[in-house]
Amino acid sequence: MYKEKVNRVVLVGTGAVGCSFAYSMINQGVAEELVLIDVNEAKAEGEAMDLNHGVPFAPSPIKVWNGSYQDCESADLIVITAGLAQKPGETRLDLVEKNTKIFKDIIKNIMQSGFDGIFLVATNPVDILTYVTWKESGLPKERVIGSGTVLDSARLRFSLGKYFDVDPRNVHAVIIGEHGDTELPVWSHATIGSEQVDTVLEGKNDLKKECLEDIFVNVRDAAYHIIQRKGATYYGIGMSLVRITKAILNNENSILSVSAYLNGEYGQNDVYIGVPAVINRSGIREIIEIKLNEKEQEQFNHSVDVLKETMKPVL
Ligand code: 6V0
Repeated sequence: MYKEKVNRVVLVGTGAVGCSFAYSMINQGVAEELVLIDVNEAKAEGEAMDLNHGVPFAPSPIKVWNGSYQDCESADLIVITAGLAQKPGETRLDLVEKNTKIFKDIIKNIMQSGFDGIFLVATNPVDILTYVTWKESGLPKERVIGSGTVLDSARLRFSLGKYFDVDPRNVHAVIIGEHGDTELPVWSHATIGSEQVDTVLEGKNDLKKECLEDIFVNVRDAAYHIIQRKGATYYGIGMSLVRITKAILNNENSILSVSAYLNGEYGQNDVYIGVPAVINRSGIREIIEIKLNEKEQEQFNHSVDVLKETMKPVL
């Protein structure tokens, strides 16, 4: 009998980030099936009920239900947003031990189902938990992806768009490194339209180069500022996860700064960290190696060192 092939996405963790992802995914008509899993089963059930009531207004039909790990077997993509979030004053790296423990359990349950698709991880510290997911799952490194610095790069593009008064979609600027305190902007390759940021600044007396550093610091610390005000951040990351999901399921070959496994790229090995990569139906097709200047390479190396040091106790 003809069996239609549908895209199934499983979401593990129906908290603020997970539900922002689910809501945004349904509104963008990205997949045909969405399974919700959470240790708090009632929460997953309630979210499925609520989301289903919006399906008549979605651009395309989608089945949403609260499921179990058995539903992972035929999943194309599993998005993990489960775990603890930062409290005010806590860094992402402070979460490492608690969330690694939660992850080992989740990945074991998923792999027992026979899952053979792609993982997309958002839980913090995301670079380390993506590494844990890769190790524990035994899947090829190309099929284990972290949200990396996709959100940070979006924040930078938004802020530069505001500063230069242009559509952020015409701002091409990327943040690489740890999704956290040691990340860095690659100013040497930042463009507005197709003009280098430095060149744009030269022609405008009222815009100052020093402001770029302030813009970056605000972007880097954005999560702290938001958490201080509203307790958590979730819409931006939810939409970032949908962007990556679309690149995967639609085989887009889009370049996004995800957390990817480095095997010699940027002179580094055995670490998951935010770098631009081509994303398609097979996961990470390839890592793009931007030619960094000396200062950028030094900062990137430092970011790798911090991640590796933090990972030591949990691996
Ligand atoms: P939340 O609202 O507390 O939701 C977490 C959910 O995980 C809850 O519903 C829990 O019940 C569930 N959960 C906990 N343990 C398990 C388990 N063993 N199995 C299944 N479900 C479980 O947190 P929120 O959604 O705000 O944040 C989730 C994670 O995303 C945190 O680690 C954040 O730090 C992280 N973020 C990552 C970002 C990124 O850019 N990568 C951005 C923002 C937040």
